[in-house]
Amino acid sequence: MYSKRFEKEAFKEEVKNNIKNLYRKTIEEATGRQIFQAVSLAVKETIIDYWLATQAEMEKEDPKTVYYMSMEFLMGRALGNNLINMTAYKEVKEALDEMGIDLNAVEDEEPDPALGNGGLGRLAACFLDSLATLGYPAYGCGIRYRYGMFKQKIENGYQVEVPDNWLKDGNPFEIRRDEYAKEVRFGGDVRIEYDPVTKRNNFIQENYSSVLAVPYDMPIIGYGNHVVNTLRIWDAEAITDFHLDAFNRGDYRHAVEQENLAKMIVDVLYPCDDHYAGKELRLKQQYFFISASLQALLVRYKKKHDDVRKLHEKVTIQMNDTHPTLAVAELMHLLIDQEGLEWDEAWDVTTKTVAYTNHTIMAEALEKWPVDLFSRLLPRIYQIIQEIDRRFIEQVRSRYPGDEGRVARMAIIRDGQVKMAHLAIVAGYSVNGVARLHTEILKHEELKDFYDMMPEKFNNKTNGITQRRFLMHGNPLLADWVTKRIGDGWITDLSQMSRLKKYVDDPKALAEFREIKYQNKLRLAEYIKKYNGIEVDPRSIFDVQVKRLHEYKRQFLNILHVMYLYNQIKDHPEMYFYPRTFIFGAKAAAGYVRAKETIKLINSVADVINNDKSINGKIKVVFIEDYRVSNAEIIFAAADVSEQISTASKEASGTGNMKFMLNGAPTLGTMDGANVEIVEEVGIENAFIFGLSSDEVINFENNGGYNPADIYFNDWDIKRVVDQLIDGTYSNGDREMYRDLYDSLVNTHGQERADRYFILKDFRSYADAQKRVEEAYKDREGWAKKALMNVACCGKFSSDRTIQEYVDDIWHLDHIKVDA
Ligand code: 73E
Repeated sequence: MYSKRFEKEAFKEEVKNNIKNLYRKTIEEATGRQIFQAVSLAVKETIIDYWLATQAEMEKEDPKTVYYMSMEFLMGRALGNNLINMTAYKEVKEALDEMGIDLNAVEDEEPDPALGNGGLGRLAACFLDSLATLGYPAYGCGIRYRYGMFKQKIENGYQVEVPDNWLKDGNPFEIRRDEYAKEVRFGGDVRIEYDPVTKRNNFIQENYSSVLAVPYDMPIIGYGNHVVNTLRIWDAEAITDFHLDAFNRGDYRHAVEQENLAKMIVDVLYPCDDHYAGKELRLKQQYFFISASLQALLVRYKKKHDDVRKLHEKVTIQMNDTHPTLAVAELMHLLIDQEGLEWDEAWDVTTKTVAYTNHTIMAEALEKWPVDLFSRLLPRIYQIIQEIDRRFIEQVRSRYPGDEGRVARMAIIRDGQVKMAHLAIVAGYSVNGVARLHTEILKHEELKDFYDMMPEKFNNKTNGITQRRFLMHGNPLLADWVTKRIGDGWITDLSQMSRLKKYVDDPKALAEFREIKYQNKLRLAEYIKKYNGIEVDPRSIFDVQVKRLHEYKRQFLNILHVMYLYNQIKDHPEMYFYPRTFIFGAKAAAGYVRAKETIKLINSVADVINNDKSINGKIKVVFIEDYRVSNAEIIFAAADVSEQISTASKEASGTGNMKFMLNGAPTLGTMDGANVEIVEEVGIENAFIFGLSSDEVINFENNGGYNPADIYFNDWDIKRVVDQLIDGTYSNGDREMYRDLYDSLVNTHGQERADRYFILKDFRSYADAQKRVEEAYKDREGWAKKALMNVACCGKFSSDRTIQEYVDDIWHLDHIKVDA
């Protein structure tokens, strides 16, 4: 593979041999899963050679390396993506065809590794792809959860969560690295001991529990450049007798406790997106992978360097949100307690090494750990944070004398809580938001005090996505068409897509482009038929909203609008209406009641409308079960309209919006997150924008909200739709089923503000925008132009661009080159 000529016969032989040796079977007898394993292992052979070559290069050149610390890596399936990046997809497909094996079916046998919730975890995965493709040395560091994101089943319209045992049959691409295992300690006490020789206090942790962190490495393959980086995810095991110190040996109760701790720690991914759960186990997970990763990183650094005071010259650590912020204190701990640095020296290194990315301004997502829990679980780490806080507050006081209000707002430890974002900002040498608007809101609202004091740290890095997975793999028809028209440079330089602009006035090109979308819609229609049992018309408008379910993302607004359209069609059967298929896909956090009610509502509305023969199929509503990376690829490719309708100011960036754009679906959205930049690139005439601006939303919020009753009592269409939540229309006469959703719009129960997310406020403007979509779609060629313009203008949204900006402005990494 790669530039070595692909040896088709040898590859086929290898697959046969693998099946024979692993399963004592012939190809004909093997199950789909077994064939997947056999093919993957054959592919892995080649990967390993390049992995070794990359390693050797790193050994030789000693380049500066980024360690991307993240609680989540939403990788999706590896086989197809690896083949794409090895530039071997088509050859392998052909080889397997000759053996009577369908590569697509083999790919479908792979469990979808879902070690992430949504955008944040998928961003980490896209970043790893781009880092390897651009030839930058990088490690992803995370947790090897036994159970990833739950599988979603819909039963009677309700979400049911099913455990995702993704490792059941083993993961063919990973390699266990026992030799790099590290001990991680929790709890106990810290004894301070004066050392008369060094004249320093030593801090000794005692009576702790510990677990053994064992790394598993997964290859991250660059596109066509032979670079193979590493995603290192940590498993936890009980410390065996061998590792215990004499003091603890023979302590049975302690041994059992440690065994349980190890089992628990990596058991499951917390399924909360944009939400802080505040669970002790989550803090343990965070410390577990941070401590193991930093210990390993220091060992690796010290193999070549004897002065840890220069760590930042070879190492940079990016913290993906605040979840890995313990890295600040753990690095201080290792540098002081293990490497013998003085506080000031350790602080100097740490603050030149760690950087922080903020992904949300949602108050409920901010991590604040109770001091008692924190200090009990991580006594030495807590001491260090206290000292960081003490010194920082001194600085604030000297900079702003007498301004105790500011001190209170900025402190790291305050009101019995440890504020992780404050720690990350104080220690980080860079603080970035993930879209221009988001960064501006951070600077001027949420993090204003910090921006005032240290403006030089703040910068923006607008998110991006990898075109290798989301076009080349997910939409091969369009990918081939683009290549036919402009060559294949776009695969590693998405800005070249702008060359497609010359085809917007070429009727033949537009016709081909439209036909591809139609074929992709057929593929999705088949998927929907197979998994939902619903027939949808591929000629209808595919209007899609797929993302995590959250109130601020406003799936509720979307479905209320569907209810409104349905009323209109029922009232005016003669009215012209372009057939529309509303497609939803979304997982709700298991404990997020209102999000789950919204899923039930969508399914109830689907039931009523899809079964109403009188509307002649003008509207169909589909809720796609278990939205995940693998079916996302099929969905993006088939979309006509991309719904990005969050309340302005709430969605930090969004990345689904970019995947739709790449696949030629215009945005129907608010001026929020990266939508702003999408509109800037594509032109407002090629998008459908509506709703309050972020300034307007923030203004309302600062003045106690707005009064939804003014709308509810004055707009009869809206009142009718809202009342249908509690009149039994969508609940077989049950008036209570959607009472909470109704109340959330119009009733102020207790402290909650009615319509916190401005759904009624934006409703008319949304309905108007939807009307404009319909009008525009009727002009088939005009629509195709808009869609093609979206593809042609998506260049900015490649994660290759994002990563290059991180490298230029923050990380300053060295390039690596691996010869074939
Ligand atoms: O706007 C998205 C953004 O595109 C944002 O909501 C998401 O991150 C994406 C990538 O930058 C995000 N996820 C979380 N916070 N922001 C989060 C918070 C806690 C747990 C899990 C995820």
